[in-house]
Amino acid sequence: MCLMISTSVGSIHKVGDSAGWTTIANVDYYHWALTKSFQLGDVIVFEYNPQFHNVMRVTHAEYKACNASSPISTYTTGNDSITIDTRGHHFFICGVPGHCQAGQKVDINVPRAPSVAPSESGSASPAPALTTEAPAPSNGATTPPLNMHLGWLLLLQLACIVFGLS
Ligand SMILES: [Cu+2]
Repeated sequence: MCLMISTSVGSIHKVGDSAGWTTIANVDYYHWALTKSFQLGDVIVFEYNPQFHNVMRVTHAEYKACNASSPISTYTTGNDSITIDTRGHHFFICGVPGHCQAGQKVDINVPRAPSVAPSESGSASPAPALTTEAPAPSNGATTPPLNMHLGWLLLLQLACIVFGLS
């Protein structure tokens, strides 16, 4: 649920902007990434000709070494949208021999601590909202009414939205 909400809130970044994901435009993807500020829930779009390129998510070591032998995941549609739902670095390379070495590699970094939070930074984590649902007063009494559940749901959604925006 959180994912759905934050996806609708997050922004979309097309890798390489108008050039897309390629080797011929000499895009400096490292600097491209530096000009962006990635947030949780953002969508990274790789647009390329699937006959010539692909996208592989790899580890930092593989990214540095341009090692495409054991990617975490591989994308081959030519128009791949990847939602960034964890903080930290996300490394992507093109798995076609020579392309990563030619610079077709990008590091999407979502800062661990939100540097510019527009809202109050009381952002522990969205998880506690879930746990509050567990200790429902169940001392043999009746189950809480439906609209109470809805209230929690609304609160959780709100938390998600606030978190997604920060
Ligand atoms: Cu390529």
